Amino acid sequence: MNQTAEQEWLPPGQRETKEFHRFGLTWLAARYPYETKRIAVELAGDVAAALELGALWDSLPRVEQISNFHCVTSWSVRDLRWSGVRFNEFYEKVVADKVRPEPDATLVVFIGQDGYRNALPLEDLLAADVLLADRLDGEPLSVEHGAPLRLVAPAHYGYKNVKHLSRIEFRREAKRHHRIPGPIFMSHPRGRVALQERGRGLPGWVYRLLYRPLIGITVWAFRQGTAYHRRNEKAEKRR
Ligand SMILES: Nc1nc2c(c(=O)[nH]1)N[C@H]1C(S)=C(S)[C@@H](COP(=O)(O)O)O[C@H]1N2
Ligand SMILES: [Mo]
Repeated sequence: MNQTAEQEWLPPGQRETKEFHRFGLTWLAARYPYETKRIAVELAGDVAAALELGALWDSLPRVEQISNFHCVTSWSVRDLRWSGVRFNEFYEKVVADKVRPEPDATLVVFIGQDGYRNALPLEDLLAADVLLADRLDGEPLSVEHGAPLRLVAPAHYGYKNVKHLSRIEFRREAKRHHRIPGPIFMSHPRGRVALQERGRGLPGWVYRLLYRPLIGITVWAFRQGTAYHRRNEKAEKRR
């Protein structure tokens, strides 16, 4: 097949969208984080010393990275400019040094302020392009895109890129740590884009066909959620 330069960056089964929408599980569209300015992430699980990543965050070395973003429903956005701290740097300087997970606690569970959650193997998170990001395009993360802190794992589908982080757990492998706020067939234990690990149980292309018709309504639902949130914010301020 003759591919144009435009298409080359697209992984299997993905299509480009120009706009980066607020997106996710439709039934979470009306949920919003309660703290969008201050980074306060509990580091816990099967560890020696649970700890809050608060002031420590500012002591970590920062990087900027341009990467593409791939949602499991088949839309992809190109060239997002994130900045934050590399996960491997955070792991070495904070987790391994201070939190000290059990040697077999190699499953990392990310939990958002909106109740969203998903897990990834530590091995996948130590890749050089995985970030804890607090900025996008030179600005602090907007509430749409994960304020105050989110995971950015470009080789993994969007649903692994948990927003509004409130808690990170280092766990021994167990089925219950893989639960998500939805049916488990929607979450592959690894979720690698290049391998079309879109979900568990069914082949990748089946998910693509199921999900593609739902993109429009999901974008709409999240827009409604955002508008509702903004109205409430304004009303709060007036009070
Ligand atoms: N906290 C939280 N993180 C989340 C979600 C969510 O609903 N809540 N949705 C996931 C999904 S399915 C996708 S595609 C991306 C969307 O990121 P965006 O809203 O910045 O486009 O966030 C992921 N992380
Ligand atoms: Mo997604």
